[in-house]
Amino acid sequence: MKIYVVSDSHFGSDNGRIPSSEREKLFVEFLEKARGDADRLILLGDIFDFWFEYKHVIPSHFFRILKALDNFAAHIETHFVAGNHDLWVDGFIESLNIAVHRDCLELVMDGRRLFFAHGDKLRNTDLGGKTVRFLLSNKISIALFWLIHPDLAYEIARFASNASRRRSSSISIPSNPMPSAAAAIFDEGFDLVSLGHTHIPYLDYVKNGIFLSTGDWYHNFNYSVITEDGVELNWYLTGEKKKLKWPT
Ligand SMILES: [Mn+2]
Repeated sequence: MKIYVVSDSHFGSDNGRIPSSEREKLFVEFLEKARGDADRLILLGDIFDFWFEYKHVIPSHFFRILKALDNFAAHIETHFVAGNHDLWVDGFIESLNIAVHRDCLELVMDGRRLFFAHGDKLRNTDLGGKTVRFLLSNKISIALFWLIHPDLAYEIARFASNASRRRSSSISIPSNPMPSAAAAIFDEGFDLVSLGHTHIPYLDYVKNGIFLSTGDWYHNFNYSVITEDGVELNWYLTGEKKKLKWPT
């Protein structure tokens, strides 16, 4: 069993060093390779820099990525764990045969308990992220958003998302990206806690388990692979990797 994990690609955002169209191209190529190897794929949040669903409209700038995900999910079990930028999923992602999880995903592999979440909810310092999540989970703001023309709605979202990024980038992130709240999850008996959100690629032993911070597909182009042997954190462009065996 091989579980692939990717997070924080922020497709649709062109604020990074590499434009979204280039990151999308690399991701489509990555999915084609992964299709021959992965048994499962977990998209661990902030795959889209902003996602909002309408009854009759699909955002056209996501066409290429949605097409690739649709092809992939037809063959490989795929999960979408919502991040603070793409919380508003309402049936369309599911229609691509992708299982949607709004909070977290728990799996058992070879007797080991695996916990996956985007991670923003486990932090209380990231105000920008919390604001976006609040807006996307608030019934009134969602109803208001629906009344706006989709082109304008996506422009507003782009503006809000950039503002949120500026706010959160002014908060210093510790070199160890594990939030203290993760300790309680290990105490519940999980062998792996895997989170995205910080964009920091990080893999280490914690409390007789493994903590994985899945980095991003924005600057680092990370993907992780979880097997019965252990956990591997990869840098797609350089081929660099870090691997840990499960503690015995
Ligand atoms: Mn996030």
